[in-house]
Amino acid sequence: MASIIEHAASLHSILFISCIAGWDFEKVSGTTVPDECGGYDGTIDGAVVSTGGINKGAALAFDGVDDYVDLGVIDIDVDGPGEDGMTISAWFKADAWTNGIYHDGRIIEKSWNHFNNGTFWMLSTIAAGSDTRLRFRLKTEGTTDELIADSGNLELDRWHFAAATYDGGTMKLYLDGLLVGSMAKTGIVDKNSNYPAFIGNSSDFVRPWSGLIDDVRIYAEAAPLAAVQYWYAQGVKERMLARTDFL
Ligand SMILES: [Ca+2]
Ligand SMILES: [Ca+2]
Repeated sequence: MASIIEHAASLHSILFISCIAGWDFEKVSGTTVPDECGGYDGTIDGAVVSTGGINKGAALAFDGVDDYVDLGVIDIDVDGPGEDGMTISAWFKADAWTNGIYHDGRIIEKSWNHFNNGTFWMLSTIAAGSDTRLRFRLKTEGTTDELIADSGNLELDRWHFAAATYDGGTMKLYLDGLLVGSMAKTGIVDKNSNYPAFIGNSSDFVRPWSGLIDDVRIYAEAAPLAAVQYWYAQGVKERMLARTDFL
């Protein structure tokens, strides 16, 4: 009986993780990208709607030069131990890495510049030797830490699903439903009402993304592995149901 109750609680946590913001790009109007979760509508500069999204719907295509989406000021409340934490997730399909000199085009970033300590939170890629991997930055109590995935080499021209979580004790990175890196990290997540967040570039516009980005989400909890795997499976299922090229 206990296991059934625990299973139900686990399912509930997967299905009802509270979403702070989410952009699926299905209802772009002019330059406005509606936020499907909250009030953080984005404004597109340069990026164009593509019909090649993960669900065979819309994604945004970034030119690797100067495109971005301005999300306005977003802060994530993680006030320390006992809080539920945070998650950032996104689907992406890069068509080049070299637009960022360290293969470090941004998926989403809140910062005042592209450097480590200028960053509040960020999900990007990064060169790791001759490979390219996921990277997650997070600032708590004045100190930004950087987690680079220690496995999970990224491929160009295929969809990947990334999730970055923080639970007040650990930063984690997941690629396509698998844990690919983790590190100890504590503290209250820094906030700042002066700096907006961006999809597809750094705040100083020097780390442009090249390729597609879809279904970017910010959650007010650290997603457990089961939730990350559920989201990955959902994306894969939607793409398979479209009955054309899978990835
Ligand atoms: Ca979409
Ligand atoms: Ca452009």
